[in-house]
Amino acid sequence: MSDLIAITREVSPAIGRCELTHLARLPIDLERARAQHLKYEECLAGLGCELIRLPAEPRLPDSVFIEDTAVVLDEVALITRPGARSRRAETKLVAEVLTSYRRVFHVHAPCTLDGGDVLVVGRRVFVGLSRRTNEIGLEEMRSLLTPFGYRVEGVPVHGALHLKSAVTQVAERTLLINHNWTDTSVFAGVGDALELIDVAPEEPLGANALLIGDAVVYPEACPLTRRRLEDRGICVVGVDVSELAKAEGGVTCSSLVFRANHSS
Ligand code: CIR
Repeated sequence: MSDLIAITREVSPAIGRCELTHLARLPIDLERARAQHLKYEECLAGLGCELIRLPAEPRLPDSVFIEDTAVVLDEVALITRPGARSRRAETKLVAEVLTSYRRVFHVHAPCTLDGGDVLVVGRRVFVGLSRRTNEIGLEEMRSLLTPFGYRVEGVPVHGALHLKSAVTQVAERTLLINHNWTDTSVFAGVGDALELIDVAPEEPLGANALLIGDAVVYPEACPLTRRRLEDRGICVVGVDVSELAKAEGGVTCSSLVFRANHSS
């Protein structure tokens, strides 16, 4: 039996007032967004995750994007300080829930850090330096995680909201990447190189994939990149996340997935 937990949060009725950085505001159909989110949750459950579903928060438009509130590793959970001021109050409930599973640490002002900027691959932790995550956030991650044996590396992000808009893990040693939005050399450490798959040029938003076990949860909007993954033997499970994509959400951002049984 799987010991994976996925924490999700219902779509806020205020989602129409979400933060936007790269997209023009379009109307978001709340019922459609909720129906898609439910299917996404069913997909995670189908891949063996036990779901913890947090209630909608009418005062926090972006709270469905729970990934940005925390980074959960086997040994520890780190509560972030989101770069967008409107999102800072999202962390409170998530921190409360995580105390049942992990020792919880908080980062502090003037640090800013979004979970969407943190990509963990084995013992390597890549932290995107973006409009949401600053150098102090990187340094706080480094000082908290180095004692647990993680190597924390900063990665410049340009043109994308978060590091994980530009690169995500799709297999044990393989990343899916949009090389226009980040620096590929960072991922090729000596003796520690990771294999890179490029998104299809027609699908710049296609680098955001959610690896659960051996399967990759992936947006139906990117069929050309999906074929690239499948050609490498990667098992892909498609989901329609088109409504939340209008709020600049991808497939990683609507859940926090971690192992229930940890080793600390
Ligand atoms: C924001 O701008 O903060 C939200 N509208 C979208 C956040 C998406 N988060 C993520 O990809 N990790």
